Amino acid sequence: SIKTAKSALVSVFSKDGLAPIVKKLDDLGVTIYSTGGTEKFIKELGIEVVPVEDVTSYPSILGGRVKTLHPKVFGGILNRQEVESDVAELQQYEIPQIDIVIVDLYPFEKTVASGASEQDIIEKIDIGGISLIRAAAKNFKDVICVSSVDDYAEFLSLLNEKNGATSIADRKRFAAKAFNVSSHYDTAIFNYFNKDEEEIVYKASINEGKKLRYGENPHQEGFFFGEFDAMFDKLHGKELSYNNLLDVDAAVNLMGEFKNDAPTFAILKHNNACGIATRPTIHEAYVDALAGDPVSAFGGILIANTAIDKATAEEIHKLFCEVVIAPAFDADALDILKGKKNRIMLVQKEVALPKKQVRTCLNGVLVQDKDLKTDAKDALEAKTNTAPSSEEIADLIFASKICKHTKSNTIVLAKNGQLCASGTGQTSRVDALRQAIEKARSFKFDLQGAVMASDAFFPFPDCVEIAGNAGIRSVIQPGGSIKDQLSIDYCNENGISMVFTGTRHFKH
Ligand code: 93A
Repeated sequence: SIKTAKSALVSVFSKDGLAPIVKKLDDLGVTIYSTGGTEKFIKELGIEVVPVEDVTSYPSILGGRVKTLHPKVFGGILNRQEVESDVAELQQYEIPQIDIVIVDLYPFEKTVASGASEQDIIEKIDIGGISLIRAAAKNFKDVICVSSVDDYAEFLSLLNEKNGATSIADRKRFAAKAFNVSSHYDTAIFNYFNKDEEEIVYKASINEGKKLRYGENPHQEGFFFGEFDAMFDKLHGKELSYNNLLDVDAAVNLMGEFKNDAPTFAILKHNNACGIATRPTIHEAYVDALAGDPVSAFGGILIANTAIDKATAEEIHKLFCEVVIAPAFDADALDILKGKKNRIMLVQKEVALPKKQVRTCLNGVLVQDKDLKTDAKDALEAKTNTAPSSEEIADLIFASKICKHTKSNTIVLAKNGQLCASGTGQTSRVDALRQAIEKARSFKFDLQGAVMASDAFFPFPDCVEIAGNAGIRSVIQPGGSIKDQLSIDYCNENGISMVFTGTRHFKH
């Protein structure tokens, strides 16, 4: 299995370090085939070289995208010299045997790192070169593959030592290196394609930050890194503050759940919904969202899933609020809302948000997928003897969507497409429930027939007991506690229906 090479195909992006190799090959009487730029480089060294076009009888086409991709090239590399029919076919189709393949791939990673445009990056996905490498490495029994500038020195000393001869062990060693190169190369390409989403998030490190008036509090400095204008048309109002931006983020994420629903209006405070309702008109939705907690609504962030009309604007105008977000504002609505100088009005554009979430943690950052799972009707698992009615199912889904966007531990109570109250960010779920019940009662909600959503399972039956006593008739929760059965038993004994989603929605 010692082979003495008679021919080589050389196609390299970087010509660095190539000269001594081709000189040695020439000294050894090896025929050199080569592509455009490489061929020119070799010729300029005064070394005889055969253009690959002479082998293929085909020009390099598509701006160089197809130059070596041809059966005459790949036949020359992939043929098995011990297989008679392979040898016969080489003769029949006048395919030259190729014993050495030297490739340096298009610099994909370097191009990505340089911050080049997508088009430039895509052009640097090497097709022919990577195929040459794979083919030569696959056929290591007959061919030696030099797949990186890093291996030139080793290859050159091999040529010097053995005068162009290589052992099977040599060729296999170079084949292993070649597959390392090709897998690394494809991984880099995969990472680039997979990164689009995160890139938006990490724009922080690329874009210049916008200095905010201050951070969460006046003694804290604050910046926003991002492209606010890509997401919103700001029609009116003062500069958005650090806290405004956080609230707008929470509002947009929450309303994303109701995008395709009937007119829905939400009011948020400190990133949590304090009022939300789905109604036949956006006016009614606003009125019933406000009724959820008119006290918290003061200074709140408002968001609608449909255009805001005059009737709604007249109502909103009575309230002091920081920001109003909607897909559109009717002209007369806008006139009314502009009546308050500072009130920020944002038209939300249809743009996709990043699917990853980043926050600082200790001396680093935490990155996670956003919670993009919405509990859907057909994914609910009935757990009790009584099943929820179709109205209750609608309320359960409504409540669970709110729950997902409320700080844990949370309990959401809802009825007839309206948030009655929620317990937010409590250290126990029982506290969250008690807070929700108390709040609902203080705003005169009748909880008889209301539904309850929980962000996580109930470790004990205490929550369903408290809820049942308050009049809750249906419950939605992930399930998964070892004591689930105790909660189910209580519901069965008290005519309460309960469904499991199987999906926890913690929000820390
Ligand atoms: O665009 S390609 O994927 N199409 C090909 O057929 C092809 N064959 C070799 N790029 C191709 N190559 C690459 O061209 C090699 O990997 C090397 O990086 C480069 C050498 O081109 P030149 O010899 O014209 O400088």
